[in-house]
Amino acid sequence: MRKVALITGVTGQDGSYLSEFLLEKGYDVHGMIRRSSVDYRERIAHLEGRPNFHLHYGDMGDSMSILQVVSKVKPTEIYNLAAQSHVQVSFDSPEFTADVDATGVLRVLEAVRLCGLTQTCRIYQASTSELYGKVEQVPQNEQTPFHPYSPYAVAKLYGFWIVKEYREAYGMYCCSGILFNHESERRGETFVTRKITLAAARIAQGKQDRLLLGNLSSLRDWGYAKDYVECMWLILQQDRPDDFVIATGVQHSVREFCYHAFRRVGIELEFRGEGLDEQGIDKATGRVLVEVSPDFYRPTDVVNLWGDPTKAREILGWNPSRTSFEDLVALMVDHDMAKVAAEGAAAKVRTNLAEYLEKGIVK
Ligand code: NAP
Ligand code: F7E
Repeated sequence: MRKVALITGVTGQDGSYLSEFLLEKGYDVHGMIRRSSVDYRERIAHLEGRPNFHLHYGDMGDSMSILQVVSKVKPTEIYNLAAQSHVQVSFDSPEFTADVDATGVLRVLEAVRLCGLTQTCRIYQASTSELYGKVEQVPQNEQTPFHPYSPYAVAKLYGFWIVKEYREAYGMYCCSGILFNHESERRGETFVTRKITLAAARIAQGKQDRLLLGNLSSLRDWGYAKDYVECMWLILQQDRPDDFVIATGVQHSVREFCYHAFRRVGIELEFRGEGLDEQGIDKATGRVLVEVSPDFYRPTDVVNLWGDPTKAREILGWNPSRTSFEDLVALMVDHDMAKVAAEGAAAKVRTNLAEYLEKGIVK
């Protein structure tokens, strides 16, 4: 049987791991990319040139380009990962976020219908734990009511429901994975985990003075992205389409993530103070290394995400405990220690980015 996957968002963290996973399984993998004035294909550079890996230009805001790609590729599986995925940025660009993250999903579904592929193409939609938002139940499972709490989450809620609607209205095999936060050494540098691991590495190597963060008490269920892409595939291999929560079932705060990341580079942090006055202090030297800035607070913040992966474990046979929280922090920090050490001449440029991050210019 032909195994042809189309991945939107192929240049992203998940798109790159999923490409590797599907190539390994013998798929022809097609990725949709958009034009950029700078090279942003770092995460998939090692895959380019492989005979079964193909790239096509397209944009989630442009139905015609999506239609063209779908009609050319005739995929048997579509993984719709493309999104404006940064929650804080969604407050600055709410309309763009809605267009890409909500209407974009509709464009993909309609492209499949217009190409006459409803019976042959399965669709995975990248839904999110942000749908639970201002949580109404802890931990969250497939029955927990949604209460989106950002423009990003509201857009993703549309994506979730339109996928469900097309499943019921047209009998399409389309599903949502409700994925909780998943991180990796390929995570974007302005998500909190990667911002922390890079800062810990730079501070340890004398290339950054301090780290500015927002809400340290926010709680997340953090898993490893490489483990999570397997679920995306498993969800599309079931006899009937369904939606699944994917999470580790373990919860930690941003403060704890910070503590473990700095400990990995040999710095024992002690947190003192509260709210905006809280500081992370190097116990050995008394230096203030972590401070809180209102720049990184959100107009509405989701503060208590904790997933219940029982259904995924029982039906998909997926192991949510493959990578522990401590292992995740360690692998990200070790990667960033090596990256920062190798930066050499480029270090100053990278430090400038860190400074921008610190000043809240890039969130
Ligand atoms: P990511 O690293 O931010 O990647 C997003 C991808 O979407 C990139 O390839 C990006 O392309 C692409 N994209 C953005 N706007 C586009 C547009 N207008 N047209 C075409 N492509 C566009 O995100 P990720 O962490 O891999 O997440 C993958 C998906 O899962 C996203 O839908 C995200 O919302 C969702 N999700 C993520 C998590 C998580 O914790 N990582 C959890 C739940 C759900 P460029 O490289 O050109 O920017
Ligand atoms: O924030 C707090 C922040 O930006 C996590 C996306 O992949 O996962 C991701 O969304 C928490 C929030 O991820 C900073 O307020 C504190 O409470 O790393 P984040 P996110 O918002 O959870 C979900 C599941 C997705 O679907 C999204 O696509 O950390 N926080 N200080 C901070 N966050 C950031 N970014 N920067 C800080 O300085």
